[in-house]
Amino acid sequence: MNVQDKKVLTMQDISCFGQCSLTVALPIISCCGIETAILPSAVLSTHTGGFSGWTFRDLTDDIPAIADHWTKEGLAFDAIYTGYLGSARQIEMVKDLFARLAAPDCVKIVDPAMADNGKLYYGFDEAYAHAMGALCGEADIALPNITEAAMMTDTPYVGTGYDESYIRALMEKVLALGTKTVVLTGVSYKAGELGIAILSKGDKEISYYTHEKLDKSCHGTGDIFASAFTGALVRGKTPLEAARVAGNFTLAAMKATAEGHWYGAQFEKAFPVLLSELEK
Ligand code: PXL
Repeated sequence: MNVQDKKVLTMQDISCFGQCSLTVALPIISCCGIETAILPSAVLSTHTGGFSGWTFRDLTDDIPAIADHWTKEGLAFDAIYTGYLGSARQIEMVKDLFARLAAPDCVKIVDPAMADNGKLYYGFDEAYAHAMGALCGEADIALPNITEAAMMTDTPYVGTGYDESYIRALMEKVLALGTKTVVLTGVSYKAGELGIAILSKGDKEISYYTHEKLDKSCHGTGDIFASAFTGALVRGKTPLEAARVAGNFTLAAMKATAEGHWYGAQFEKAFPVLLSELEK
């Protein structure tokens, strides 16, 4: 099939303001030249990282009817990519979506999108983390950061105090959940360097894509990375190439983000970098 004719479904929330989840995934995957359908898991006035008093409309009850309609229409997707989900019940629903809406050779990508820096996001608990681990087990590719991988596998989170044997053991545990490939973000063994570690079932060695580490962090960069990774993968890149495309794009987005722009990364300014990375 021609790349231009491929279709991605992404399911995550709409944070109406704040540059994350669907307001990031839709433009980025579209910029990769891929048709993108969306399934909103919830609608929030803003994301939950740094704002207060946000509204939250859980769309769990709408999902089965949407899936039924799509099944009647005979829709099927070449990739299904999930991010932040609105409730534990939705995790079960995603398993059903995988079964009903996957085209032959569909790639299922799960970004657990529930925690960072050793902490769960607001509203999530240990049971949710374990349910998310089970969902990663159904994915072809799981895309956790180190905190998420640790929480899904009951591994102690050690901050920056890890070495390659900790990362290797963590990735083996994520593979043991059932996913075929784990793409672990935020791995750094050296000051000034940050990387993405990739391990598939049966691999002897971890593959890495490493780039410079900036002194700042921006909210929503996990979503930017996962969206560009998905777009690049559907464009035919290998997981390691997709990690390079997504890593360099995310870095460029962070560099382009104005001082004081605290709630997200200005990824829109970095689209030329995404396009040139896709051409390499
Ligand atoms: O970027 C992940 C994300 C997505 N959606 C919502 C969030 C967050 C992280 O805080 O709050 C609603």
